[in-house]
Amino acid sequence: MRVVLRSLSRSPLHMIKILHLSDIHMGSGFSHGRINPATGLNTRLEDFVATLKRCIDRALAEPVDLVLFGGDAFPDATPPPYVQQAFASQFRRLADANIPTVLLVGNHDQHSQGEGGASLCIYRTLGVPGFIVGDRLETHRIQTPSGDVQVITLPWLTRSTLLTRPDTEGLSMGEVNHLLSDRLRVALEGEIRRLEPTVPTVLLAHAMIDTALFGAERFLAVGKGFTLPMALLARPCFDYVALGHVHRHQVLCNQPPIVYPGSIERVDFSEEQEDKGYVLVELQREHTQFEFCPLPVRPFRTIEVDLTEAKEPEAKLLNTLQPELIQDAVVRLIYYFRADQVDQIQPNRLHEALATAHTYTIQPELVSQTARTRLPELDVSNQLDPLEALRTYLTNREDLQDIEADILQAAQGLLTHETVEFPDFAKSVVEAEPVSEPQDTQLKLL
Ligand SMILES: [Mn+2]
Repeated sequence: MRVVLRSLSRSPLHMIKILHLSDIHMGSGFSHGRINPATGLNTRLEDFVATLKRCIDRALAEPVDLVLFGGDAFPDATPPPYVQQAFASQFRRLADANIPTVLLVGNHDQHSQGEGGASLCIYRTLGVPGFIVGDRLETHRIQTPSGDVQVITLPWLTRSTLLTRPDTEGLSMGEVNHLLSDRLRVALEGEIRRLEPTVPTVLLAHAMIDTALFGAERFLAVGKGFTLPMALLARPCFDYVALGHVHRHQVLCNQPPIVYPGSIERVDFSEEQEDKGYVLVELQREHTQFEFCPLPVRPFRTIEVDLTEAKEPEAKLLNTLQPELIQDAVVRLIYYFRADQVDQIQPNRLHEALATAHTYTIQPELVSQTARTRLPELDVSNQLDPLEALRTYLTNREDLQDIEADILQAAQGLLTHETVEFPDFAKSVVEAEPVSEPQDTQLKLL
């Protein structure tokens, strides 16, 4: 009976179990950790290692037939040896268990000089059994206990991968993208033609797909290097498209499944709201199933409080710092206060309230009161002609005194030449005061 089952599983409909993870970025985000006195290591490195260990534990416990890593192992191509070692000691467990593994090269793994992924190519150089480094567009036929599988590796593409300098001379970024897409389409077509049609196939790519979303449902792709058109991936010859690069888990397509597992740990505050995890795949010709498996990673919490209207600012602030929000989290406290409230907030009290956090930063933002005040003379109930409104506004802006006469003159010129909607314009000048907006720059981390 056992023999019969085994031969069935090797038929053209055989199922291959895969663990797909991506964007490990081991060694990044140290500013959100502290030194563990017991080990001398940054606690964020320890977090990343513990999380990677959970992924590998699962791969071994299943056990899966294949592990696919979607790229970006480290923050750059030359990680310090102790970080490389932490990464290697986890992946080594797969080699020991004879689980074939594909390590794809992401943009962070590429050395700025020369070809190939400097940080991952060592695995090929060492000839680690069952390990494949995907640093070029190539098809790998991999034997697993459940049958053969084809994996096309598509590492991060730069314009120098498929184009020469004369090819791109004088072209805009959009035109270069277009040319790169064309070249890639041809090269990929060549790989696809050589596929064995009955063997399940995965495309493993580190790329920005043009329909990928980020954070608050904004399109990510705009103006950030090469983006891969979705149409290139959504093809019946692929039974699963395993992606890396975007840190937010998302499923771009169900037939075939096109999936970003996202990063395994939060790299910074831009990932505060995102679930982290990996994907378990049951790969089968035209019938692939997959499941996102969340990882219990350290929470990041931004706590933002406006104290400018508070009668007891410190009490309000401390009240917001609930222990369950703080405990073991990476906390970023931002509070807005008025200059006259400075003495009412004791820093020691804040430090006490935040003591159970893993780490924390406090960002007090002084709200300038002149910036918030509306000029009573410019209230909507007062009918002023546009020039009068501008003059009133300018008399309240000491910083613009030097150019007051010029502004008025320019305004007068505009009024006599144009039918500008001047009252609106004047209002928007009044309202266009600087408002501080704390923000993380997000794209740099991909
Ligand atoms: Mn990347």
